[in-house]
Amino acid sequence: MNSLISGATISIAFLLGACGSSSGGGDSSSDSITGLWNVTEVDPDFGEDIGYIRIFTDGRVIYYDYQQDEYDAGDNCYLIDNDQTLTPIGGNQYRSEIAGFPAFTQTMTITRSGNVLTVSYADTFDINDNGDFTEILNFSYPMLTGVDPVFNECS
Ligand SMILES: [Ca+2]
Ligand SMILES: [Ca+2]
Repeated sequence: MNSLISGATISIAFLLGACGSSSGGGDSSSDSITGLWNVTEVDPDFGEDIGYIRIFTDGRVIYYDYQQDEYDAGDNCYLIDNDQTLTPIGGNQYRSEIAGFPAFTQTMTITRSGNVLTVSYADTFDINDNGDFTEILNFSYPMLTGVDPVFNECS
């Protein structure tokens, strides 16, 4: 497998996940979006895909994709991917870039409300495959608290 492509796919899977959920506007605080977030989701065809992201103050995003779940059906370890960066461009807007894949650069609205991170963006690539390239997708990710996870990287 081409690891670069694989890594990009992982990144895209994170912020371009297919399992959107509608969420209301709600209150957005000015809290930082940095932290460790649980991005586990359930794919309707392939089952639960356990994963976490850590967002750093400098905009780096590290994605930890657990492999021994229904979706990945792999070993008891994590694929660790750091190709994505988020650059603030004003307000709650961020430019998402994936190293080596400029075509996937896009603007995302990311807000934190308490211990929930909400990510929304236009479905420019129709990742949910419903033929609508202009709809806005919304995702909510809970903060991972109370644990100090050790992400053992797959060798
Ligand atoms: Ca996974
Ligand atoms: Ca769509």
